[in-house]
Amino acid sequence: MNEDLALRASYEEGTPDHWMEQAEDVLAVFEFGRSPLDSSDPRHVPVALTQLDSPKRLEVWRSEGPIKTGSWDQLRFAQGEQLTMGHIALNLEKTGDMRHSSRLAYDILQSYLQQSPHQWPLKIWNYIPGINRGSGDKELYRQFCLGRAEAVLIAPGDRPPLPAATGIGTPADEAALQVYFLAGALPGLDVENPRQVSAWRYPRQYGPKSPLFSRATIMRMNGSSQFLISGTASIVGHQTHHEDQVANQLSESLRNVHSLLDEGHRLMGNTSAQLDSNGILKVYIRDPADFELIKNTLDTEAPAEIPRIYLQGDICRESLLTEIDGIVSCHRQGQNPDLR
Ligand code: 3EB
Repeated sequence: MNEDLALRASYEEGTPDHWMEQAEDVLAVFEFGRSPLDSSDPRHVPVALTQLDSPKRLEVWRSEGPIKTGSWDQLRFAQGEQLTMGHIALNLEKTGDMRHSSRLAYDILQSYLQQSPHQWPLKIWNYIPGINRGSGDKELYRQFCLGRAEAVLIAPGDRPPLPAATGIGTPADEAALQVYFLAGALPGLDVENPRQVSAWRYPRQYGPKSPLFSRATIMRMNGSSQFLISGTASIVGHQTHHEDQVANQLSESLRNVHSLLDEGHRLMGNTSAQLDSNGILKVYIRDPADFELIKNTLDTEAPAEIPRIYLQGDICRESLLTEIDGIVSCHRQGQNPDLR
């Protein structure tokens, strides 16, 4: 892997303790299939999504150290030279309903970031128990969006930089709402997808408050640039495409990812991002029975070099069966060194 990258993300075998003991540059170790309430160290982030492929792996984030760890209210963090990872797990039985818990998680996140040297969230992952439970505006995902919007107050007409995000459902019996993030000293460059309506402009039919995220951010640091891709599904405009067709949904999601990468290239001019061995992809699948079909489709349509993991997770709209997110690195082209 390219050692110049600000964030080195990879899938690795072994135990979380092994990875945390082994190196001074470990910012986070994500362990799948475990409640976020089981965290043993600020760098250890259990995620309640079952891995569908094998062997069992961890997602390891490394960044320039030394890494300082600590906690702030109910948030735990690991802070390196350039980047901070932070995570919050709120026990829904203790904090109350989803709207309240989401608002609390984002209040804590924002008060932490305000006093951090790495004030800008670049990407936020939201893992929401029973995301599709409840109907109409009572659906837990919509309640989650409501709480987030109450915490992240944006004045009408204001367009602050928004982090990229993923919002995925964990089992309904999981106790904790989990929010984790990557933050840096400067905001990312927001990228929207020309094929999709921006999420913050979704029409009312999708809920009382729009989701607040950008389709991707590009983090630029010491000459290396990386693309943080939001959870990307089979949505064109604002509508779900290919209802009940999981393979076609994955293909559409990949078209959306490529469209985002093209848009990033257009904005950056001299760099472009590729799905290659310096990146990672996470593939979320609602129904584990779809795993083989999704895997075969991705193997056919995405380069074999990019590491990927398959997780069982519910998607924020009942009509969506799969979603992809990822981190990919950008490469310079052309010969204007000043534009680096
Ligand atoms: C979508 O495009 C799919 O609420 O944070 C993707 C990424 C989705 C992030 C979020 C939701 C979120 O609308 C859902």
